[in-house]
Amino acid sequence: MNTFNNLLAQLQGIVGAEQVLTEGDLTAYEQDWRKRERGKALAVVRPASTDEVAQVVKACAAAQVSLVPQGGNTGMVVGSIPDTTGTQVLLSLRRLNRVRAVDAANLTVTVEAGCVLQTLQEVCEKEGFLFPLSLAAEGSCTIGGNLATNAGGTQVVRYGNTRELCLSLEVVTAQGEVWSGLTGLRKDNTGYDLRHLFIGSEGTLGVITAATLRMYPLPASQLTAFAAVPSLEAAVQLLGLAHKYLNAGLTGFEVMGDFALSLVRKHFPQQTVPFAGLSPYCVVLENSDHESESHARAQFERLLEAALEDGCVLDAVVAENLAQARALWHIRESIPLAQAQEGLNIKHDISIAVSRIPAFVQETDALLEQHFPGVRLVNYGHLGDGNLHYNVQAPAGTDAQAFLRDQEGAINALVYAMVDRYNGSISAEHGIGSLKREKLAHHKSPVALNAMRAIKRALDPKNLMNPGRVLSIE
Ligand code: FAD
Ligand code: 2HG
Ligand code: ZN
Repeated sequence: MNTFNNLLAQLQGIVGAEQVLTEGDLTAYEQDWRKRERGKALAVVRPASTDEVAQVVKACAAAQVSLVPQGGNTGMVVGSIPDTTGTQVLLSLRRLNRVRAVDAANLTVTVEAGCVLQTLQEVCEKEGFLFPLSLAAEGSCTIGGNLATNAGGTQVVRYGNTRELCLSLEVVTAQGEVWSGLTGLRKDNTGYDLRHLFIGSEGTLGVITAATLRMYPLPASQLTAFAAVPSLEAAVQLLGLAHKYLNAGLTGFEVMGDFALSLVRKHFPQQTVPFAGLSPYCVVLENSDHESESHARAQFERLLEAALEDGCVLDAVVAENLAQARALWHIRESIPLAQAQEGLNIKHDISIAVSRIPAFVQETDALLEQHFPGVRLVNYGHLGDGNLHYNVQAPAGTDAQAFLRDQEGAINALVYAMVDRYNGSISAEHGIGSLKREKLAHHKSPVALNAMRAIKRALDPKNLMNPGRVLSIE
């Protein structure tokens, strides 16, 4: 008790008493976005500078108290909340949120970890640039969280994951030292690239405090189309045509199963979803053009004509203006929220070679329907990247909580066995957290797991950085 009281006093000295929260409603920090778990923090600590982060980490290390870094707390795999012991410090990075510099000639922006993604997009746009990371949680997720999970989103087909957007990092190590690696260099072969260790490490190796990220010239036009396709095979065929006709202009390619869209229609009836019930799948695709809107439209028309002729599109609409484009994207982005409103659900964020996705879905759908009669399959995601959100909702009218308690293990086992058979990944973009930790141990090679454990032990020998997430090292 004394150790904890001493530590709390030290933390108050570092960040100010009002930034060490121990009382009141801490739900926003202690409960995960999906409302699957709730933890209890010793304290929520809110530093405002890298130096304060370093001092907090040092004080916690000296007291042998573990830390859970948190940004926007929108993670999907229970990685950003404390455990239930009441002995962990929840390190909220949200006050560390400045955009430090925009370097137009270098096409980079240097930003602190707690900056909200949408704020960064807006700052870059004001300067005439595009920061292309885009996902439905962008109004609340932070750059630090995006980096720590190597987030994907809806523009990966053209710009890559967060990892590809990051040139350099500033990190507070588990010992409380500051590694200032913010060079902004595109070429730097001076030994191991530490940046890549911290990206995707989910707070288990150190605290990301700032990053230098790539920006791109703003396209002259971004056009969005929404197409009904007769099958998943047809969606893959359309993707091939989109690559051919749009080339680097293809900046988004998302698929949505009709049941996923029906949840949007049900829970957000104010949205107009085109082609309701017309086809088993719809696709939303985006063409970014650096010439002009008319050029983009002509390209899109050629693509859609070819696709209609080939029979891989049944019908399509192309947004006439920005408002229509936003409305079409909004349908896609509303699916996770519609699913949450429908009730607790099982998520499978999987990736499989694009060419094999139709066969995977056909086989796995059939097995799930056979073994779990009445399950509702909510299938959608980033088809352009081979990444599906192959989610499962309890049968209609049943108690979702009881269904998850009784069937989640068996459903996961079935789906992940199929993912293995198809040589896929059990986490394409959301990470491992604590939700998938045991599964990782079964689906990753022992050689890779041992190497990961060795890295964890080397960088965080006291196991104080987000322990129990990603890996168990005992
Ligand atoms: P948190 O949830 O706060 O943290 C996530 C992990 O990162 C935790 O392990 C935490 O400890 C660690 N962490 C956070 N900040 C730091 C830091 N500064 N240093 C070290 N570790 C840190 N993900 C995708 O990839 N693609 C999507 O399309 C997508 N869409 C989403 C849509 C919705 C509606 C929601 C709710 C989530 C979505 N996500 C998506 C999941 C989520 O990973 C992203 O929202 C985001 O990357 C998490 O950022 P955050 O700031 O909320 O991180
Ligand atoms: C998305 O692409 C997110 O919308 C969330 O990654 C996926 O809720 C999900 O399963
Ligand atoms: Zn996603």
